[in-house]
Amino acid sequence: THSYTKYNSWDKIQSWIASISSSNPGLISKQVIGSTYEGRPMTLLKLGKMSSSTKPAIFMDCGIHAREWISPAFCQWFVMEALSTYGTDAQMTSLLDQMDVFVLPVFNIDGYDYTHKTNRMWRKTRSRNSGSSCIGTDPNRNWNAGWCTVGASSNPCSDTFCGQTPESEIEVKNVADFIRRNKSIIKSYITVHSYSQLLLFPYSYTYDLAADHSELLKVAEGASVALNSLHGTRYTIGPGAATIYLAAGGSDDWAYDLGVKYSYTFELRDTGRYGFLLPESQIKPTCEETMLAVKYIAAYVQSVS
Ligand code: 0X9
Ligand code: ZN
Ligand code: ZN
Repeated sequence: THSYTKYNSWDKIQSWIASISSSNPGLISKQVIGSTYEGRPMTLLKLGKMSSSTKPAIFMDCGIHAREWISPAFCQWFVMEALSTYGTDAQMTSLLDQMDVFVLPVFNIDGYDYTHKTNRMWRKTRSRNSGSSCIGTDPNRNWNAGWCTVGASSNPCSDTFCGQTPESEIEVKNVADFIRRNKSIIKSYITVHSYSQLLLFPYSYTYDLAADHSELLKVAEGASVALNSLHGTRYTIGPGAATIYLAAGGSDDWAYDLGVKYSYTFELRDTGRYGFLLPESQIKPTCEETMLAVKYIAAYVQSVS
């Protein structure tokens, strides 16, 4: 059975997606944006009060990397919290009245399923590579943003393999197509990873500062202060290249260069004690504090949209 304080299998998340979207028809809807390499449906949830006018939107994905289990746990938490606080929490009510939030609970479903069944430390997709027996592409090196120039590998056996071409991974293509189709309404892109307790923004493919650097930094600062206020968890903020490493082909840089200004990558808990194997006892505090940061970013985006 599904639990917000456990790491749910894909099968459980899939039934959760079906039941949560049918139980709150006025506030949540679902759409399939394509299938994964192994044929699983990529179901995108849309949170927001039904409206006759077009609303600006935020797009958030979790689980680009298979082994980062706290990330899909956060997307599930976010959906639950949004639905259960709409109508009582003034900020959430205003947000969902005025904006839509698209949530992709698990981006790399094939990989996530593989980490539950076969190899807990798998990172990449599960696509076959021609001319190699090694499996998978790093879905966060496969976007068309300085693709494969730095911090990525052209070796299919590497954990940071950039793929045969940009968007060679069907999962990346499906999400990129959705964001391109909806780019006039998508004001913010948020992607959730783990671990290291970082809040990153463009660029990661170059040390050049983004045109909106000071605004992105200011919003990240506010978000990290809000996050810290709950349990004292310390986050480092900054552009990806200078804060962790140069790495091209990431979704955050791609979204930003497409014109989605408020583009952020979260690296959730912890700083390495447990790493990807974050105990389930930390799901609740991690999700609670991350909610504050995401809500801070959302409130800012709402205020300028
Ligand atoms: O390397 C990554 O893809 C992310 N770190 S992780 O440990 N979760 O793999 C950081 C992504 C930062 N953004 C870009 N490199 N574009
Ligand atoms: Zn990651
Ligand atoms: Zn708490």
